[in-house]
Amino acid sequence: MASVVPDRLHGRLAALARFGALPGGGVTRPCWSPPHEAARAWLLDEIAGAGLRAWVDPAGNVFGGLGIDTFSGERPVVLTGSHIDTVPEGGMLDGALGVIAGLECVQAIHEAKAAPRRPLIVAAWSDEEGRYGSLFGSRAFCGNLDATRIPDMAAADGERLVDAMARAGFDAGRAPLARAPAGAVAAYVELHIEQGARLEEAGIPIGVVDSIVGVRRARVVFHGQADHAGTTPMARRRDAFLAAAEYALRARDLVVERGGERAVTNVGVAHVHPGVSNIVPGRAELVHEMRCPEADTLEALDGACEGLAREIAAKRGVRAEVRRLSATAPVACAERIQRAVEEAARALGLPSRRLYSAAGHDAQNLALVADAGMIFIPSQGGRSHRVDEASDAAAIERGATVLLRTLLALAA
Ligand code: HGY
Ligand code: MN
Ligand code: MN
Repeated sequence: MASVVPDRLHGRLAALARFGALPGGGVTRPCWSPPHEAARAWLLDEIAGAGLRAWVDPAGNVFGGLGIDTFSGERPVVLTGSHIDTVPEGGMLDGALGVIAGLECVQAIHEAKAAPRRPLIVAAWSDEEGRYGSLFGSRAFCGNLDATRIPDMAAADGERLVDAMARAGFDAGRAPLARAPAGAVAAYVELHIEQGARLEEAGIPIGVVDSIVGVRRARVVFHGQADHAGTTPMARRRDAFLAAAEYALRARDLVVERGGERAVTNVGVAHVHPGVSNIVPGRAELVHEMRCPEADTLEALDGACEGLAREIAAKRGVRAEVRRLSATAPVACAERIQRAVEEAARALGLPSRRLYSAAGHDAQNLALVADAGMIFIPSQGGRSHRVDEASDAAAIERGATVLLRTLLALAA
């Protein structure tokens, strides 16, 4: 019977964490960056060393296939995986767990000569964290990447996707060629840390994801008037930063009051221009995101926040500009996959619980083209997107073992 090799699993997680490792712990490994490209080369070596076929598609997605090295509608595959890119000052498990555990499972199946009926492939999707555009690699693979947006996709610091990909040896314009043929994926299941505290607080070792939140991101820019910070009377100022500050506070209250308890919002990026202390800010720019498992609530909140920006701008004598950056719809995970995960957990004597994912994932793109689902393991203290993100070694092994059983059942 195929089984996970714990030392190899933990060894690869530790090895991957060295790419972009920070002195005080944690990892910064943005997609297409030198540490990310070194990690890609390492992963391709590990896949080949595991006796699998290794390849990269035009969107930079990495694949490891058991007895297969391409996608076709004639041979639908069972696909697992996640991402090896990280947020700045992130942890060593977000994404990495699903790639390394997926590799471990496919390799264990190969070594056990279990030869399942359906081929198995493990994936590492490009730029899941969306430094240049959310869920980039899995969007390209699933055919919902808007190719017309590629030339103007850029990071918050202004670096263009086209330039970052070129530096890593990729032609961004070819990314849409990564689209998989219809019917190429029979089932997709991704192992991921919960990145929240629900499983740990409930003492449940395995989470069965039933739905994944929708995420909207917009660039909200307030155009005021740069002026001398000393000589301009307060009543005459058209201060773009104060408009942005009022927007950030009131948008948060609006989402909390009108979105219900499962809607959340965040402003994680703020720029003030010209950005020196003796000039009244002429321009202030925010990246504002909202999330909710209900599509209509998300739509309503999006519209309400745009109206709020205009109301504040009019009141303060500045101009507001709201430009959508990305919108990922909430999805339901396939009942078939949820059941397969529950059955695998039950066979291992592990309690499981269904829950929605409050984080976005590549699985919500795969859900558009295949039966897709996710397995969660508890995050210590619910910590994630921070350097002290962690899960117990035993929890990691349990997650990988449930993934292995699930893949075998789906590929049978
Ligand atoms: O932001 C998210 O939800 C995910 O971690 N990319
Ligand atoms: Mn992730
Ligand atoms: Mn993440």
